[in-house]
This record gives sequence, structure tokens and C-alpha cells, in this order.
Amino acid sequence: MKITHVQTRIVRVPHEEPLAGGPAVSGATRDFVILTLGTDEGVEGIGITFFGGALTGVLKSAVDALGALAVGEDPLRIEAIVAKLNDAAGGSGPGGIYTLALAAIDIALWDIRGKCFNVPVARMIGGFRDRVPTYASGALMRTFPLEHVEKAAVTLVKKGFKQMKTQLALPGEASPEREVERIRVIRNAIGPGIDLMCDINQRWDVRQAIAIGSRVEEYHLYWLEDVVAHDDYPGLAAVAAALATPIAAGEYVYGIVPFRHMLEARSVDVVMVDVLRAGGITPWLKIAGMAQAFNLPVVSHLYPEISVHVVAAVPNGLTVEYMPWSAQLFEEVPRPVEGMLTVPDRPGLGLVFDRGAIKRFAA
Ligand code: SMN
Ligand code: MG
Repeated sequence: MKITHVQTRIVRVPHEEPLAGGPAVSGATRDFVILTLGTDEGVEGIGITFFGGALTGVLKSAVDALGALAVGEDPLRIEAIVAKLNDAAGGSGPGGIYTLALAAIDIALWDIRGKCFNVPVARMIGGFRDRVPTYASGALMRTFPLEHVEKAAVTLVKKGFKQMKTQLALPGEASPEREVERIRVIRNAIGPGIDLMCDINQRWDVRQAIAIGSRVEEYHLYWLEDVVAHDDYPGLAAVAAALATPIAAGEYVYGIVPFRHMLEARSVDVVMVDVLRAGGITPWLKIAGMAQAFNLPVVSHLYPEISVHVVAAVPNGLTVEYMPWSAQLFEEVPRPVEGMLTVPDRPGLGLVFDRGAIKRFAA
């Protein structure tokens, strides 16, 4: 089998918060590059990539260029193709546009492989289980009014979610009291039986993280995420050592090597891996194995319709972030049922681009 053609498009998905009707940013879009890899045997693989922002056009060109290098290659030889692309353009990585583009290719190659063997990707790469916990994300943002967040949290519980993520490091004048109050209000609204994660997005320093983190310990957060700069491994480790609350980090990391530094520094209790920034499914699995060697769980970031495969495949997969920014790209995606996501029982990723949506939102 050989790769014969590459098709990419930029798709601008409207900015919405569908889980609890949060405020949308009028006119704003989330810009994805979608990829189809075709083969001489008619099997096609799909991939996506993101985070290009104002450089999404450049990201599309990078996917086109890497795809052109893959033409003529056997799609089942994923590591050989990755090595060829790394040799050809890896010097422009490992971070940023190169890795984001490589991820789309890698994901499409796994989709082809699953289709060739007529099994879901999750089963190809480990098949530990077919259903995994999932948590609502994006509905309790730091920019939303506390009144909305309190009601939205209850809505998520009524929708069957058993886990949900909010954010601290609130906009405006720093006020530890305001930070603690938000967690108190949400915990009071959802009760003690719901897992509540909290994302700081690198906005605190170590002192703040320990000071405010200590004051919310009584609300038993499931994890505190990206409490300080994502690559401040000693700083993360200091916070992790100081708090009983688990520390999660990793979504901002490109490739696999920084995870070695993170793990050796004992800087996290939960390893979060963005399948695009990691460079695709292939490196995501390698990082999951590194985390397993440190007896740590691994979790996903975004793109739940793809992430469900990797989190379900590995024994240390903990939960899938359900932030369905990419859901509209596809005809059918796994939907949360009682806080769980099920791997589609279809070959490959089990995803088909929604032609109508692509047409509506195409750049
Ligand atoms: C996040 C960051 C950037 C884009 C989407 C979501 C956030 C998360 O850090 O963990 O969901
Ligand atoms: Mg985050």
C-alpha cells in the first residue's frame, strides 16, 4: 500500500460553549487544519491539527509539505515515515508548527492502520478498555461571572458529568479571597461526590500556588493544573510537595523529551499530554509509557474524539477532557453518557468529516 494524495483545508469553527451555554465570543472562531491522506488501495486516513492561531495558514502549508514527503511511502510504516519527516524538517522543531503538522500526519496514519486491520485505533494501540471517564471542561471559565459558573456547574451534574474543570487565577486585581470563594461556591453547588479539577494556566508563581493551593485543600480538588510556568519543573515539584492536592501539567509541552525532565523532577502527580503538541498518537503512547514507569496516570487535552482512543488504550489512562471544540468537524463523535466516553466500535478513529460543516466553516 502507498500514500498517494494529501488534502488539507482550514476550517474555522465558531467559538461556542455548548456544555452549559456559557458566553460565546461573537465572531471568534477556533481554526483547525483538517487532513485526508489517500492511498492506492482506497483506504483514507483523517487527521487534524490546531493551535496555529494567526499562523494557521502556515500550519496548513506545513501539513501539505510533510504530507507531500509521505506520498509514495507505506502508511503502515509510521515510525519510518516520522523518521523521514524528522530528517527532512525536524530541525524546524521539535516545538511549534513542525510538531503540530507532524501530529496531523501521524493521526491520519493510525486511522489508516486501524481501517486496514478493521479495528478501532484504541484496540490497535493497547485496548485496555472501551469506556473511560470524561470530565466537562470549558463551561466554568475564569472569565465567566461566578453566578453563571455556579448555575453551570449544577447543569453539568444534571447532564450526568461526575467530573468537571474550572479555572482560577481570576482576571483583575489579585485577590486570594476571591479565588478561594469561587472554589467554595462551586464545591457547595456540586457537593462532595463530584470530582472538581482547577486550571491555573501558568498564571501563579510558586508562592501564590502554595498559599492559595493550601487555602483550597479543604475543598478536595481532583487536581490543580499548570499552577506555575509549565517548564518550571523544580517549581512544580515544590508545589506538588507542599500540597496534598494532586498537581497536573503537560499540555503546553512539545514532543516527548521534556516529559523526561518533568518526571525525573517528580514535578507532577498527573501527566497531561496534548496529542497534537506531543506530535501525534505515536509519541502520546511513549509518554504514557514513561508516566507508567513513574506509576503516574496520564490524561488527555482537547479533541476528545481522538483522545478517547489513547486514554482508553493504556492501563494508566485516567480521564478524557471533554471540551468539544473539534466535534463539529465530524459527522458523529463519542458523547458523554453518565460521565463516561465509549470508544467507537468502528475501524480506525471511527470519524468522518462532516461535509456540510466543512463547507459552512471552510476558510
Ligand atoms: C486549555 C488551554 C488552551 C486551549 C484549550 C484549553 C486549558 C485546558 O488549559 O486544559 O482545557
Ligand atoms: Mg489546561
